[in-house]
Amino acid sequence: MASNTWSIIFLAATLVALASSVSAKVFTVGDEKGWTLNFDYEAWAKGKEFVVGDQLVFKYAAGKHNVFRVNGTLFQQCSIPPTNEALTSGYDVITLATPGRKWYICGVGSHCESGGMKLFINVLPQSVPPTPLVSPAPSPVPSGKMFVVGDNYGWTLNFDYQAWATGKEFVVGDKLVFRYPIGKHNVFRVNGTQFQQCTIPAVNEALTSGYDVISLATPGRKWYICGVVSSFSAMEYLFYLSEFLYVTASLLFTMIFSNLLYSYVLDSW
Ligand SMILES: [Cu+2]
Repeated sequence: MASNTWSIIFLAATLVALASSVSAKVFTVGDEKGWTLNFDYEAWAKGKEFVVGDQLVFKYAAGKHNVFRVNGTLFQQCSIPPTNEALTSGYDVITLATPGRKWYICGVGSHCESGGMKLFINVLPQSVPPTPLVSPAPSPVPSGKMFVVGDNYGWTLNFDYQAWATGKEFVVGDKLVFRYPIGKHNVFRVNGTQFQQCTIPAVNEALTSGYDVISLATPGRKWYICGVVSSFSAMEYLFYLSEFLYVTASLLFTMIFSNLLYSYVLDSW
């Protein structure tokens, strides 16, 4: 009798675990209004439950707004972070990879201060890998140069990104585009140490839209890696911008594969 009860409890627990593992939600910020001026994002977020694995989608006309991940202080001051890039695609998909408090603001003009374009959420923990669910809506961006990382190959396995980056000059205002099949890869901004170790950062979200546009808003060194390990390889990418605003550019890159066999087969698109 007792063992039967425990079996039932175990079964129930398993079912709950299974159910929650497939329920990653996609939140379009502002719902049908999207990411826009004079919308009450505090009210929008109220009562919603954000769990690790869920996704935020910021929808707006490209060029009109952007999205900066900030900390609590910058959020209060509506100031743009010195070490972060804006998302600018107009359809920015952010996978909530870690639990905790997250702040997002628009960095255009006084949209944050006067237009209320600021979003605060608290992400609840869940030990389930994120599942990309949405498709990108790429849009052209007007100013600066646009670098499609890997050119026609995009963001893929077994590509020499170091060679790709060599000789290119990246200037503040330019944009990087990471192109890849959704779900196959992603893009994490990391620091130099994490880059060398191929570790996913604890306080950063993956870009997962398959067409991730990153505005190079600040000079300095930038490192990007793919955080997907299921394709039996790790991609990593190092990007360096010098402290000088105009004379820039040196890009280092490495790619490490633990399994060469799967690479091109898995990645042909
Ligand atoms: Cu804005």
